[in-house]
Amino acid sequence: MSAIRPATARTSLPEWRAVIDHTRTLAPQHLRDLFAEDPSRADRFSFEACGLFVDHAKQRITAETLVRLLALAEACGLESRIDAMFSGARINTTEHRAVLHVALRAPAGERIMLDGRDVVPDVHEVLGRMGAFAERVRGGAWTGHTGRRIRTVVNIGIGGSDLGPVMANDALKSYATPDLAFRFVSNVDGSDFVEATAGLDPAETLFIVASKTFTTLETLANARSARDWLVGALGTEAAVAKHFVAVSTAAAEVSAFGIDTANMFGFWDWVGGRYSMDSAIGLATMLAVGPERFGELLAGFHAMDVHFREAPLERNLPVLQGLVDVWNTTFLGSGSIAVLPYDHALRRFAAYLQQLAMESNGKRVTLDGATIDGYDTCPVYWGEPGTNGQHSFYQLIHQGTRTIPCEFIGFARSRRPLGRHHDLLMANVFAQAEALAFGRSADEVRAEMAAKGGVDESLVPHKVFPGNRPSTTILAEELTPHALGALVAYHEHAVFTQGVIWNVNSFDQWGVELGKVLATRIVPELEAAAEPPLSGHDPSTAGLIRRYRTLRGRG
Ligand code: G6Q
Repeated sequence: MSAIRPATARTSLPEWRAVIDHTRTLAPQHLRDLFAEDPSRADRFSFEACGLFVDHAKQRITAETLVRLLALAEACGLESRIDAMFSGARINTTEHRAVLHVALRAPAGERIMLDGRDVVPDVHEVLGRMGAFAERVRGGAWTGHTGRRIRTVVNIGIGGSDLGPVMANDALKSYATPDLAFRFVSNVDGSDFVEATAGLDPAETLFIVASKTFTTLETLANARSARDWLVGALGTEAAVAKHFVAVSTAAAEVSAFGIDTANMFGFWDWVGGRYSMDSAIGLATMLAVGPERFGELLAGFHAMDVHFREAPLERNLPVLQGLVDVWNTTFLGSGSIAVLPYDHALRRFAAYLQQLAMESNGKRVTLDGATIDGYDTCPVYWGEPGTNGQHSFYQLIHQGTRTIPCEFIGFARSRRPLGRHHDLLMANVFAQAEALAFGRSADEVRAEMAAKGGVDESLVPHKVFPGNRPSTTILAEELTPHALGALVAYHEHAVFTQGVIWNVNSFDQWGVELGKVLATRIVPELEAAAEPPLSGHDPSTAGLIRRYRTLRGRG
């Protein structure tokens, strides 16, 4: 049987057709009309749970939109899919794995069974070891090979073994111990390692090698360079034991690399890389904020897990976010989502969410392998923190030809209060979302010009803002560890919801695997002393390899 079959399952659902029909009735309505028609709109489309207040009122939706999207979610079996995930079913079908990141934040005593075994005690055993280790490093009891205490922690990892800790360590910097500095090395480009280790004293440096598989080219290359850097400076291989720890699921590979598995913190194949920042992969975060604050982070995740599992779909925050995303992408045709946190500590949040969403749902076949034809799946996620983005790409969001749904994130209180700065920051969030929704009409532009002394008709079209540009605003009290956990779990489950509607496997990443294999094949061709046969490549790639070799004097 051919592997390529058209996917009709979703598009032939009556509930799918009902959403499409609904887009036609809604299309002519501007957000201005929707607000004018329904004075209770702000309340109707605002939802709250786990410390997050989510306002979808500026989305191009009506009560009927949600009714139809929720009916679609039911028709797609969302509730049973949620149950399947929480109960340890192997929903990552292409890798035959359960998807149990929710177990990483389950409180001790809760039971989550996988193949007849409760995994929660295993999670807490690792958390306990991480906590004891973190306390020793933070308190100075764990010393380097020469007896000096650790001053800098360098996390070596990439993708899911980097983006989460990078984002979380920035987000929670105001909670971090001043006794430790943190650096992150991910890129195989040597500049990353050289710059991250510049000025560091090897005798006071601890490396965390974070890799689920412990086979990733970039991470192993950086880990080897780190070992050479350390051993070169301290003069003995014996130093590795006090300056390297590993976070991995692969004990044999860790051991083969030369790290004692007593200094390894494990996790499990049921944790996907991009869902792992709250596993041992979060060791750098725990070292920064301490085990107690890390526990608060986990509690925030867990609170959102409970909400996602138990709240009815129509009041379920991640479900509604996922459905709004699907509505904008699949039914209204938006190709991207701008992620706009108005908190400098969340400066890497867009990069984090980019991987979470795009690696999970950037798929073009359904769960049963049929080719998706007739609807779009994951949009492009991108963004920068506000207000900086306002002085760069917001022009396109306000006045460009495309509609780009925005996700604004803000907090009532700053972790770094400074004069009026926070009010100025937050005034911008509210103003931007308002301007995007309501715009500025030609008449308003003329009135404004007249008030300033004269109307220049040639400028009017340039100054008009069409409005009707959708956004969601997420507001929380303060960026605490708990709030961060809730915010991340919110997005994990929103991405899950999207994946269920799009009928894709949100938990594999064959596109990433391909990259891992392809480069490995070319490395020897670049390094060979004699001209290698390049017949296995297309002429363009072979030409580039040849030119590279010539430029490097290997021609
Ligand atoms: C995440 C992906 C990918 C992965 C990296 C690093 O979901 O699978 O980003 O995290 O490729 O993999 P290792 O942790 O195995 O080094």
